[in-house]
Order: sequence, then structure tokens, then C-alpha cells
Amino acid sequence: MAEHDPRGERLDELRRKFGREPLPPGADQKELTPREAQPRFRGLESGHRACQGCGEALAARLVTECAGPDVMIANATGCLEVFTTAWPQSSWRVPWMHSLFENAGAIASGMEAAMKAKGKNTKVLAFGGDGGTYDIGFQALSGMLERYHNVLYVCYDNEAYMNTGIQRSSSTPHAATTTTSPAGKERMGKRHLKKDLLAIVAAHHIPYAAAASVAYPADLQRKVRYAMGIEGPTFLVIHSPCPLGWRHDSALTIEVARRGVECGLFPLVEIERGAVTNVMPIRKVRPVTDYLELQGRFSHLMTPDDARAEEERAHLQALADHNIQTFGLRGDTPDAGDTQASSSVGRGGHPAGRV
Ligand SMILES: Cc1ncc(C[n+]2csc(CCOP(=O)(O)OP(=O)(O)O)c2C)c(N)n1
Ligand code: SF4
Repeated sequence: MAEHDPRGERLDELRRKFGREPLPPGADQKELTPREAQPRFRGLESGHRACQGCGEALAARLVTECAGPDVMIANATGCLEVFTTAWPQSSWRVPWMHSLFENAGAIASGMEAAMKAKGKNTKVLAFGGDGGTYDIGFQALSGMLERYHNVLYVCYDNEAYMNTGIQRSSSTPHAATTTTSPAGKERMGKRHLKKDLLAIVAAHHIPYAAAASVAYPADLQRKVRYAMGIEGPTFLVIHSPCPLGWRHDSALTIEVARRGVECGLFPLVEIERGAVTNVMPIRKVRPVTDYLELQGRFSHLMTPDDARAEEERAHLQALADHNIQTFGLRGDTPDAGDTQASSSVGRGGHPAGRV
């Protein structure tokens, strides 16, 4: 590539910034792999120990890719922490701190206060699973939000305590089977509703709280970038399938996540200072059975001629319908070129526009 080529200079600048050698003089862009030709920050390296098809690993990579490199992370224990930091190795390329199950929010608050005292702009992120966020770290999270720390908290929601053997959490959906809510003669899996954490978080009057899914990476990264630009507490919950705990083929992670959104069970909404300002419309609403049928954790709901299974399916369908109704998810756009989940989706509803 000629030295005066501005694309080459930009590429060299990016490579230097992310700790890579500048291209040798005369190198041609054709020689680059697609990833090299579009250099991005990799906050989470490959080579970690996540299961094949782990939604959480993918989600964390997507988040750090567009949040980094000037970030620090406080990570609650859980799969994400365990599969990335088997001593003495680490997959993280940013400053990263282990926290207890219960206090990622408190650790992140301290990190942010320290950065402030040092006069640095490094953004602090806090990561936790649903067990560490919906349940055990909830108190520290609430305190962090209420004290208005400048932290982006990301909850990787795989809907159970996966790292310790698939125990139910308050995020586990109704009727899913887990090791502590087993489906059997007595019960059809979990008997309680998934906690609406987004609404609870939004009730802290924070500037921004949103739901995202690994099935929609452009949308997910747009939300991360938007949150990163906000001074104050922000929150993102990411629907992250777990092939082990959800008992689906590891090649189907994205398909499962997509169906979760398309049936209405996991609505992708954005809430600013308590008001819903944006939703991802569903172009073609699927029945919840399309989502359930791919996952072993719901297999007890799919037996034919079983009145109990039918009742549970109807119940889950009613929950999805309720979301679709409440958030107005049934999408309809006048833009014929619109594709669901692309960054260019004409979402409307928010006067300030989007990044
Ligand atoms: C106070 C406390 N209770 C229990 C544990 C054991 N423990 C470690 S990770 C984990 C499950 C984590 O679940 P979640 O936060 O949903 O993350 P996932 O592994 O599903 O990603 C549990 C119960 C602990 N470390 N500390
Ligand atoms: S158990 Fe689930 S969340 Fe944990 S690494 Fe495996 S796929 Fe990921």
C-alpha cells in the first residue's frame, strides 16, 4: 500500500493504537484478512474456556469490542469470570478485576471513584450474570445506580446460575426446567415469573437502561456505544443463550436468541429516565412454540395431548402477547429497505436521534 494512501495511514494508526505492528511498507490491503482490514479493538481474546456456542462469550466480546480500549471491568463471579481467567492466564486485554458474586456494583463504584480522584476518564464497566445481577448482587447494583456512579453495568442473562450447575434464578422463565426447578410429575418446571429487572433498574431514574440480544449484534453495539457516551449510570441486559443450560445445539445459539426476540418473550426496549424511548419492532411475530421447541429446558412443554403442557404453553404465549401489546412491538415500517436489527432500522420515537 502506498505510503500516502490515507486508508493505509489510518490502518497503521489503528494497529499501533491496539498494540499491533504497523503494516510493512508496500503491504497491500488485499493481503489482509477481513478482520485486519477492519481493525477493531478486541477486549476479550479467543482461547478462553467457554463452551462451544456460549452466548455470554459472544456478548462480552461484542460489548468490549466497541466499549474499549479505555475501560476497566469489575466482573462478578459466574461463567464469564471463570472461563476467561483460569490462573495464570487471562483472556482480557483491558484492566479487569474479579469481584464477589454479590458486589460487582460496589467494586465498580469504587473503581469509578478512584478514576475520578485521579482525574482520568477511563470508563468503568461492571459485568455479571443473571444470578449475580437479578439476585445476589442486586443490592450493590441498586446502590451504584442510586448514587449515580458513571458506570455501565452489563448483565449477561442466560436465565440461570450456569456456572454452578444450572440452578434457577429469578430470571429463569416460567416453566423452564433447571436442577432446582425440575420438571416432573409434581411440577412443570419453574413456578414463578421472570423478574422484570429492566423496569426495576429504570425505576432508579437512571439516564439509560436497555435490553439487547446476541442475535442482533449491530443493535447491541449501538446500545453499548450510546451508553458509553453517557455520563452517569447505565444498564444493559443481554439475552445470552447457554447451550448447556438451555439444552440446545451449540450451533443454534443465534437462532434461539433470535426466536426469543421474535416471539416477544425477550423484548428489546430502551428506557431513558424511566420512559420507554425505543423498541425494536418485530416484523414477523412468531408463536412462542417456535422458541420453545429448540430447547431441552422446555421439552416437557412440547409433549402432544398433554393438558398441563398445553396450559403452560398458553401461559408463555400470553406473557409474550402481553409484551408485544405493552411495548407496541408489532413492527411496521414504511421503509421497504429496512432490515430487522440493522443499525439503520428506522426506529422512531426518540427526538434526540441515535449514535
Ligand atoms: C455468595 C455466593 N454464593 C454462591 C457462590 C457460588 N457461585 C459462583 S458462580 C455461581 C453462579 C453464577 O450464576 P450467574 O450469575 O447467573 O452467572 P452464569 O454462571 O450463569 O454466567 C454461584 C452460585 C458464590 N461464589 N458466592
Ligand atoms: S455453561 Fe453456558 S454460560 Fe457457561 S460457558 Fe457454558 S455455554 Fe457459556
